[in-house]
Amino acid sequence: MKANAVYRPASGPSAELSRQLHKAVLRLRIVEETLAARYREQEMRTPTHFGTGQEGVAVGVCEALRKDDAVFSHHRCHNHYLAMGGGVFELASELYGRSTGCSGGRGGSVHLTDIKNGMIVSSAILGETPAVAAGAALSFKMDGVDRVAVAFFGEGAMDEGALYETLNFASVHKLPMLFVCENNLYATESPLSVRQPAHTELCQRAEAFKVPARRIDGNDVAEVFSVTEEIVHELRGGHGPQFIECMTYRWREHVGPMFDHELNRTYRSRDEVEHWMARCPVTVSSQRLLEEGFASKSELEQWERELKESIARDVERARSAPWPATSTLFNNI
Ligand SMILES: Cc1ncc(C[n+]2csc(CCOP(=O)(O)OP(=O)(O)O)c2C)c(N)n1
Ligand SMILES: [Mg+2]
Repeated sequence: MKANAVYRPASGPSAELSRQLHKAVLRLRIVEETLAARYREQEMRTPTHFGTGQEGVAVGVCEALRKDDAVFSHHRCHNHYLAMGGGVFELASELYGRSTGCSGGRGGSVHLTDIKNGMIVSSAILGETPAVAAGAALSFKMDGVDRVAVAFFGEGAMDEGALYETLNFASVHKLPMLFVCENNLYATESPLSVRQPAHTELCQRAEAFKVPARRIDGNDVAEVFSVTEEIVHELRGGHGPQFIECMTYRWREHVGPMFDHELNRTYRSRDEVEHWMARCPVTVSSQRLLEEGFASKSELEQWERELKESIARDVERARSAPWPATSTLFNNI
C-alpha cells in the first residue's frame, strides 16, 4: 500500500449490523455529552478525558470482538468500556466515586474495568497497557485458544519505548494481538509534527517489526468494523499480530469537559476543529444508513430520543448511589 494512503475495505456491513453499529456510536456520543454536561457541576472529582468525536474507532473494533476476547485501554477509555458492553450506570457511578462504580468508585475515569464483557483494564500510563495486552495474548497462545487481545492507545504512546518492545515481542512470538492506534493528531496540546521527525508514518514503524499495518478512517464505523472483522479472523488463525492506525479527532479539551474555544486555547485552529467536526462519526454513520435505505430519519430520531432518556436516568441514579463504606478504605491496596 502507498505510504499514508487510507485503506478501504471491499464491502460494508449488512443492514442489520449497520443499524447496530449506528446505535452503538450514538450511545457513546450521548453518554459522553451527558457526562460532560454534568461534569461542569463539579460533583465528579476525577480527571476525565472525554472521547467525543472518537466513537467510530471504539465501536468498529469492539463490535468485531467476542466477550471472551481481552481489551486493554488508555486514559481516554470511556468509549472502549461502553463499546464492549459496559453499563452507563456503572461508568457514571465510577465518575461520581460511588460504590456502584465499575471499579468500586476507587479507580475514577482512567481506571475502568468490566471483566465479564472483556474490558480488562485501562491505565493512564502511556504505552503500559499494550505490554500487558501482549501478556494476555501470550497466554491465549500458550493455552491453544482462539481468543485475541486488543490494545487501544493514542498516537502519543508511539513516543514510548515500551510500545516498540511490545511490537517486537508480539511479532517474534506471533501473538494474537491487535494494536489499535487512535491517531487524533495531538498528545495533550502537542501535534505529532513537534514530537516526531518530519514525514513520520506510524504504520511504517509497526511494519519495521514485520507487523502488518494499515491506516484507516476512524470516523467511519462501518469501515473500522469491516477491517477489524477481517483482521480478527486472521488473528484467530494464528498468523501473528496486526496494527491499525485509525485517523480520528478529539472534540473537547485534552482533559475536562470544555471546548478549546471556551478556554481561548490556540494550539488548534478553529478551521481544523470544524473540518473534523464535519466528519463526525455519528453523522457519517447516519448518512450511510439513510443513503443505503437501512433506516429512516424518524427511526434515527427515535433511537436518539430513547437513548437520551435512558442515559440521563442512569447518570442521575449514579449521582445518588451510595459512597463506598469507610470500613473498606484499605481494601485492595
Ligand atoms: C508515560 C507517560 N508519560 C506522560 C504522561 C502524561 N500524559 C497523559 S495523556 C498524555 C497525552 C496522550 O496523548 P495520546 O497518547 O495521543 O492520547 P490522546 O490523549 O490524544 O487520546 C500525556 C503526555 C503519561 N500519562 N504517561
Ligand atoms: Mg493523541
